[in-house]
Amino acid sequence: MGAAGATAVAGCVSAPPAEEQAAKSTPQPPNMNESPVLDTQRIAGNPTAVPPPIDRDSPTTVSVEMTTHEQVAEVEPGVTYTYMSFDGRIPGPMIRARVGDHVEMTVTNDESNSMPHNIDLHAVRGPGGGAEASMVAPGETKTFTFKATYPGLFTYHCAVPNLDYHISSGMFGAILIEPEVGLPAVDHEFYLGQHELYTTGDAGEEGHHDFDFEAMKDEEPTYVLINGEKYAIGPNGHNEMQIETGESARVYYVSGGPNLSSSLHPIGSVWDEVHPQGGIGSDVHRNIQTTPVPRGRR
Ligand SMILES: [Cu+2]
Repeated sequence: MGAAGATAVAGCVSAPPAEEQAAKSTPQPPNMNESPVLDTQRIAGNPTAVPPPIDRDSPTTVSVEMTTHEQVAEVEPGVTYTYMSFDGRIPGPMIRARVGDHVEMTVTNDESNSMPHNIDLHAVRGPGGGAEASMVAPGETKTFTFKATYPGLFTYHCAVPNLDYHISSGMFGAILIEPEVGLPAVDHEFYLGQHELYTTGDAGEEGHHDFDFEAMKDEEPTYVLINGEKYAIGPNGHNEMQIETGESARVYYVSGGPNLSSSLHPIGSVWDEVHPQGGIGSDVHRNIQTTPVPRGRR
C-alpha cells in the first residue's frame, strides 16, 4: 500500500484548525430501518488532518479511539450513498506512532448502526491485525493493545466477513509508524485516500444509490474517488492542499481498494523521494515520475 513520498510543488497555504475539520465531519448516522434521507454532510477527510510529527526519544503508549458509522452522504451533488466510515470521514483518521510504542486501540460501533464492524491494522503483527479483538456489534466498544515493531505507512480497514463491501463503502485509512530516528522535517504533510465505489446506479444518476456486489465482482466501479467524494479536493471541496513555491511536502497516500491500485504522479513535478509501497527502512527511490500504490486489502 501507501507511498510516503516527498516532493516540492507550488501553491500557498491555508489550513483550517483541526477542530474545524472535526466539527465539519461529525456524522449524523441515519436510522437504517428508515429509508435513506438526503444528508449533504461532507464525508471527505481534510487532507491537512495529519497528526504532528513525533519528536520523542523513547516509546510511550498512544491511545486511539474511533467510532464506526453508517451514514448517508453525497458522492456528488444529488447522488447519495450509505457510506460506512471510521469517525465519519474518508479516509479514516490517520494514526501516528513510532517503533516501540504501544498503541491502545479502542473501537466503538455506533448504536444506530445495523452491522458489526472491526479494525485490521497492517501495523499489527498478530491475528487478523486486531480484527477479532476489535469485532464490535452496534452499541459495543472494545479495546486491544499492540506494540509497533516495524516502521512504515500501512493500511487499516474493516475486516468483517463482508469486508470488501465495507472497504468499498469507506472503511479504510492509514497508520504511520515512524522509525526511532523519526522522519526528515518537511514544511507540509498531506493525507489522501483512494478507493472505488460500486453502485446500482450510473455515475451522476440523481438519487440514492445502493451497493452493487456484481459490479464489485466484475471490478467495474461506478466511482474511483479520492477522499470519498467526487472532487473532494479542490475549489469545490477541501481546498487546503496548497503550499508556497520552494516549500516541501510529504504525501501519505493510501489505496483502500478493494480492487484497484493507484499510479500516483504529481503533475508538473516528480516525487523527489518515494518510500516504495510505504516501506520505511529500505532505500528511498529518487526522482520518480509515477509511483505505484498497491491496494492495501490484499
Ligand atoms: Cu465494517
